[in-house]
Amino acid sequence: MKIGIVCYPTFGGSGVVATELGMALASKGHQVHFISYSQPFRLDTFSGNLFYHEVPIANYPLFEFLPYEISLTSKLVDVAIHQDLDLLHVHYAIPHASAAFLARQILKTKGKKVPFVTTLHGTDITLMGRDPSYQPVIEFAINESDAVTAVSESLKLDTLKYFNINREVEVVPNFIDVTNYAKADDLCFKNLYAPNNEKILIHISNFRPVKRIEDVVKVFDKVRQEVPSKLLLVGDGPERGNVENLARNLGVIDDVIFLGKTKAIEKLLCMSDLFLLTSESESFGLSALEALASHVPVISTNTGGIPEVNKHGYSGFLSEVGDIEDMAKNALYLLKDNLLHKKFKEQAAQQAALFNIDAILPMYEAIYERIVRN
Ligand code: GMT
Repeated sequence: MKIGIVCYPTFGGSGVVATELGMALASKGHQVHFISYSQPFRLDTFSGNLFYHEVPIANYPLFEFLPYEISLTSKLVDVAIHQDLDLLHVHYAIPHASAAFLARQILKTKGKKVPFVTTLHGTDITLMGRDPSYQPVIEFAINESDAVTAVSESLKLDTLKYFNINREVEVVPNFIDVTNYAKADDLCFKNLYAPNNEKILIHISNFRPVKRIEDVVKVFDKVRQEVPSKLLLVGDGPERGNVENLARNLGVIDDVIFLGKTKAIEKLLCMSDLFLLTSESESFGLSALEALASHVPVISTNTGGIPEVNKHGYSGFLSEVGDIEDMAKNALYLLKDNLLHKKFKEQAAQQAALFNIDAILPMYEAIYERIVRN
């Protein structure tokens, strides 16, 4: 099939999922065309089946705000015609679903049928999509999509709760390719950050307020008082300054390493002992799944879709949002007992295997076949 994939190119789960999906589809023989305003950061491979089309946005002094959605729609129409696309798969509803809807209508007037799948990722529903400045358009675009998927049961329920939805929403969980992640006994370059064999705790995110990264630092502070440890903070975003200040105020800054928006996620997870995810809300928690696949147990909150990924007492532990004491207690429970930690590392990898790409990719292919046929 010839598939157009629309996504955000930036550091973030929805762009990662869209890119990994596109690359996997291409390696199965589909022709995949990424359409975005810049090259997706994980799109760092090439193949005869992978193409990237940048959305040009024409500026004019009259425009205080650039009409990106119109430029995107025009590009979708252009790519669909010239590449003879069979379908579009848009990741993150805002503004991709409404752009795809308009493109589908325009293409119909030109005698070309191009159905579209909308995949809901999280904040497009739970945070931004509910805002009155987006809500009616998002609701309409979801209802008009040819297929709608949500990345967790929790996100599906939120979608049905916050919007007036008159169609089916299918759950297709996020996925990873387990072969890309480290083996249990692989130490990677651990002594780079932990020269005295300290434990390594890691957090990866886009540093938005919803991640509550200050809680990560507070949990780390408590852990470090009992077990020599280091904290790797991967990613960047609006909370970076606050997090740095807190680490200074708590006197832990020398043991906190800010790594920025690195692509070397697997290598960093490989040297880590625990992953911390303290989010206020999280539809899935792709970074937690990446940690599990690297044999890294997850200490997380129990919000949204996280319990569907991280199993309490098996792949890690779940706590109420903001319960620093409980998260620190759970982290120390694992870090102080080598045998137990080893068991959780194995169980983490077994849990991640449930989300291996082999199981998930056919779900998307079945949806594509159905909407193209109908
Ligand atoms: O985090 C965001 O603001 C947006 C989005 C993204 O593009 O990373 O994250 C969401 O999609 C991911 C991939 O499906 C999920 O793993 C994240 O849980 C979800 N973020 C939230 O729900 C906060």
